[in-house]
Amino acid sequence: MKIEAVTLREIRMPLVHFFETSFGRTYSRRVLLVTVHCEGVDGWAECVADERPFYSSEWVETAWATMEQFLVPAVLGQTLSRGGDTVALMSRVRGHRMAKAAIENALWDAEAKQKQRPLWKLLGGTRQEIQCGVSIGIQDTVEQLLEKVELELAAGYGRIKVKVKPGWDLNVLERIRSRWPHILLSCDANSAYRMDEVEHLRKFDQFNLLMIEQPLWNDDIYYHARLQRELRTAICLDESIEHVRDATEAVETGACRIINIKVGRVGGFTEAKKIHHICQTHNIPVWCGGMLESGIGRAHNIALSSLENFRLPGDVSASKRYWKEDIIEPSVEVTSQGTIPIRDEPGTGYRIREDLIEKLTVRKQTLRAVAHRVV
Ligand code: OSB
Ligand code: MG
Repeated sequence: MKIEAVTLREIRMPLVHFFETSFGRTYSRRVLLVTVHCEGVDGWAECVADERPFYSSEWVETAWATMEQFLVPAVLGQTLSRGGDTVALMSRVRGHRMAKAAIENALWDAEAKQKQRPLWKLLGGTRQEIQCGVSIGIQDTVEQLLEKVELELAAGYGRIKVKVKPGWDLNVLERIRSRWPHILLSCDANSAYRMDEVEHLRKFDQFNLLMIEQPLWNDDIYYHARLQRELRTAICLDESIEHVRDATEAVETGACRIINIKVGRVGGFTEAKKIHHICQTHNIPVWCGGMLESGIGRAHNIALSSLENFRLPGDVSASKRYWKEDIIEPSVEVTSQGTIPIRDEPGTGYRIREDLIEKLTVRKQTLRAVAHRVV
């Protein structure tokens, strides 16, 4: 596949309901889409960088600039046989993993289409359907949160995750547990606690949680290892795991018993697969995290979740929880058993609604390979 051109695009999509974490509230997404044009085949991917550098240091503007000035020029004009071949070409750039992931994953999509194979099989997946959970943000009142939990359980979701922060934690978990003693329940702190709050964090143990996600600093492994020794509840790391060495370090030091894999956070499918494998070797279950993706990123998350060691329900849920109208067809739907059946068709199995995307586009730039000049 010769990469003849790459299109960067920003679309705006309002969320059907705001999403609040310990670092802030989001009402509307600025979604970056990447298309690689390879000899008649187009591969698509989503860059999951947020509107603001709060979840990670990357955000929409740094991702766009880094792709435009460094990552796209590194792959343009190259003839590559596999999506993963982009990794070495982009490796001079440090960090910027979400930007890199978008380029790499777009080429995986092109590879799957070119070979007429389902992306999930190309990635090495084995599951025919995946288990889904929901991530419910901080609400204005606990009553509103309880209503949301009730609706999601009624829809069939098999695991409820709630966002917590100091002042919105034990009280909330207590109310959920007293009403639903047996559901799979977890919480995500997005780094809202510090090591001197161990006594407080120990109180989470009484709620029989599946896990507590990322309680401490976003870049920490050492203190999570110390904290895990103090808690009965399993720690799951999200922000702290940027590559396979982080995962190895976390597993070997006992900093977590579960890992959340987000393909954007770790820089693309190649690194996500490595983390999946190292966790499998150490008997550490993984699950697929979400970044409020549009259907394009969501379809990639579904394909990734088909790998064997994705043993816990992911934050991969139906399109309609986020969008009035999704940019893929069909939209992602979840069965009453809380599962998404994998579509066994070439590529992701979801069609891209280019006409709708065009209408939502606020900025677009196509970078083309220039013919090599023989000197
Ligand atoms: O920490 O998992 C997180 C959304 C944005 C940034 C970080 C996180 C999240 C979620 C939402 O929890 C998951 C989703 O429904 O896409
Ligand atoms: Mg998280």
